[in-house]
Amino acid sequence: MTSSITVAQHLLLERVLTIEIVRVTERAAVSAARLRGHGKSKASDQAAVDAMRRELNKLPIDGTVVIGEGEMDEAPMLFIGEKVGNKSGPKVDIAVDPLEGTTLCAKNMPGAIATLAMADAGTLLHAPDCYMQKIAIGPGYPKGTVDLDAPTEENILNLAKAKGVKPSEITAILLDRPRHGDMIEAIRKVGGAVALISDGDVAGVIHCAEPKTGIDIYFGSGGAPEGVLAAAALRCIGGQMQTRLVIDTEELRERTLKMGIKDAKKKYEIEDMVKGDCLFAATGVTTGPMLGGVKFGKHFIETDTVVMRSVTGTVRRITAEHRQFEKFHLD
Ligand code: VTB
Repeated sequence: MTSSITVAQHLLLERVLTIEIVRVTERAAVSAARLRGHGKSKASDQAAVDAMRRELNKLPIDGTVVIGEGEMDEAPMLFIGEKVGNKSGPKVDIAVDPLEGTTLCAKNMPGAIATLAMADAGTLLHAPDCYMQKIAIGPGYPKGTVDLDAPTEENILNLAKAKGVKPSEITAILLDRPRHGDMIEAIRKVGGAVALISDGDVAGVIHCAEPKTGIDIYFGSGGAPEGVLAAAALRCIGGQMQTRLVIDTEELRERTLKMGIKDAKKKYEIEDMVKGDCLFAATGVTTGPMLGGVKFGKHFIETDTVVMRSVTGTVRRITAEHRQFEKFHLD
């Protein structure tokens, strides 16, 4: 997070921001959760975007949204390139997904979250809103245990070997999409188990690094913005991830070029997507395996957040009771 401030000031600010970004995802989650289960995915997304933007603009940062709600002409707020923050602090890149799992929220299904990542300016991959092939595993395995370009069967067998278990004890998580049919078949062919999710692959990737989930590996293609957010989380808590953008139209090719990506077929490692230290936060909107959802009580609103800091690898889980939410959320 470079600017004219000293290194010591920079570190202090970064520590302060670790806690401050919790407010941002909390507010977005509460705003989205008010519309939970009402079948209004667009409206809940917009509510989360508005809240996140309002809170980001209070932070002592000179921020640029590099992963956002879309490109300037089509997304009115938190678009790629939008400046956020009160400009009094460091220059930072921000990746946001104010409501990851809009359908999950609309249907009140498990796993909708509000999430963001922050890092020094110029260090987060500026990915267009396209698909991204992804593979991820948790920490503690030798580098190269799995590879995006290796056959699925081989990845399962190598992971089982590295974990010291039978392939039947490996569980892979994938988005439940027809495009993953062959992969699912290949995983099962060598004895692996499959866990399918309907949406929400930021959490899907993070599950690989959370032993309690029982998930060992993430396979398949999902959103590129979600890929960068998940890479930020793994940069904090460890694990391996490889990705590749799916650039399959001329129009997308041009957009990617404009964003500074020359090699459309590049295979990214975590360090290519998140080039330096970062912060990551997510607050539950609906209850899922990673986070509890927002609870609207009689006297307070409760939120459940996880916040990670790569400098130290610290993971904080913050349960907050908001007593005067309405009063304080106004600018
Ligand atoms: C994933 C998932 C999202 O989109 O990235 C997915 O994390 C990928 O796109 O929650 P498709 O739905 O087209 O497969 C979401 O499901 C929705 O944005």
